[in-house]
Amino acid sequence: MSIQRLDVIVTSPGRNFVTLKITTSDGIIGWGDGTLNGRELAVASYLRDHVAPTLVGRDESAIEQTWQYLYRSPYWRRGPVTMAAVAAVDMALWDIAAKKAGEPLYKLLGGASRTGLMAYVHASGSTIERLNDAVAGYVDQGFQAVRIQSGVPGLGQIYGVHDAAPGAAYEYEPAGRPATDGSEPAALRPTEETWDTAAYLRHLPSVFAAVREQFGGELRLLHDGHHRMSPIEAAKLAKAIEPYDPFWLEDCTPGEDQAALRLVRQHSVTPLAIGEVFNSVHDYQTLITERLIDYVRSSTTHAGGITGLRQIMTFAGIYGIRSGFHGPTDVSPVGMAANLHLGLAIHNFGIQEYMPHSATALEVFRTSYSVDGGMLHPGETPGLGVELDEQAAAAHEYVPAYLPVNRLRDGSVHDW
Ligand code: KDG
Ligand code: MG
Repeated sequence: MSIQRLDVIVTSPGRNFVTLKITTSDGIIGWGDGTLNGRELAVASYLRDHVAPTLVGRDESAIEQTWQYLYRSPYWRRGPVTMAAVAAVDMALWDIAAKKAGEPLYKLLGGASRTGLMAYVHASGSTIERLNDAVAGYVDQGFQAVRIQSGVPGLGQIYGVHDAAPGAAYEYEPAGRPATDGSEPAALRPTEETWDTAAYLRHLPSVFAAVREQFGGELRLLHDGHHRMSPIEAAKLAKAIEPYDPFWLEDCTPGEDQAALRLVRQHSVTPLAIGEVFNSVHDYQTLITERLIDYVRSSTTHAGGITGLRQIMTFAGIYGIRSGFHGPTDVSPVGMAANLHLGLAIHNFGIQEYMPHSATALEVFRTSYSVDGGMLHPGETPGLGVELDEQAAAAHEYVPAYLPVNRLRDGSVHDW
């Protein structure tokens, strides 16, 4: 049997997703996620123009060899576009292999190491009071781990903060339609936000204090710094929140500077997580061998699929480092399912980020994973357990959407 067709589907049910459909000569269909927020069409072209023609006629069961072929043969290795494309192929081939075996994918990855995956959800509020209301809502639903993000006095819209209307579900979606300024030729500009690290550093310890005071010591509290601090600023924050026993501080420094976390480690025992913008095991080499992190934040979608992320987790496991896979809404339900199967199978699972997709997205992607009492499970459907409804997908055309640009008060561009 062999790969007969590869189709790339770009659909926008509320947000953009890139999905690869691989069909085998015996009619089995596998799905893979190649969504790269704000750069979707680059991955779609990479798959359509450069990958699909080279895979037709190949043995669909040769998953490792296909991964190595796509990684090594173009000469230009790694990078987010390449590795999202490799991920889409890899997931689709694993989906096919598990469907052929008639088993949920985790059984082909070694079987379940646990009964379910502890999830963390995003609670946010423009004020501490609103944040605490959001946390209370999740605690009532049985979640045991919550990421807390709060507005900073004096700053407007910032990363991760969005007030849900009372009673409404919180939907995380930072990518927005770029604005046009009426010029000719038309310019499309991402939205802009303003940032002040000193104000944030002054405020955040009081956020942790208030949440701990209201919810006690047991609830796991996480926070995302979104790459905005210098090493010494990050060290200051990690030390300041230590008394509130954070589960982790995520992305405190820019991701590409692995050595930056040495300084943070010298000053604090706050657990550190990083890696959502990484795409290969090499991005983790210093971080893992020097034990500078506690959690790996990559997702299957951005780190070369199940094969790529499994390499990272095997390496991390030798150093006792656990998973905290990226699971925002810009990882499609296909990528989310891949994260869950891998997380259920590996020994060194830690926690799984969970941001529910919108009802519109879930009309296009039919999922069989579940969340119950704060625990996720990929389900027992053969394969990944997610099918894309092509007719429903066709009703949602691609819409240009970009993540915001972040500037310091003096107008200089900062990390978003
Ligand atoms: O596309 C960017 C998002 O995936 C990112 O902002 C989400 O930081 C994020 C998180 O921790 O989920
Ligand atoms: Mg993050």
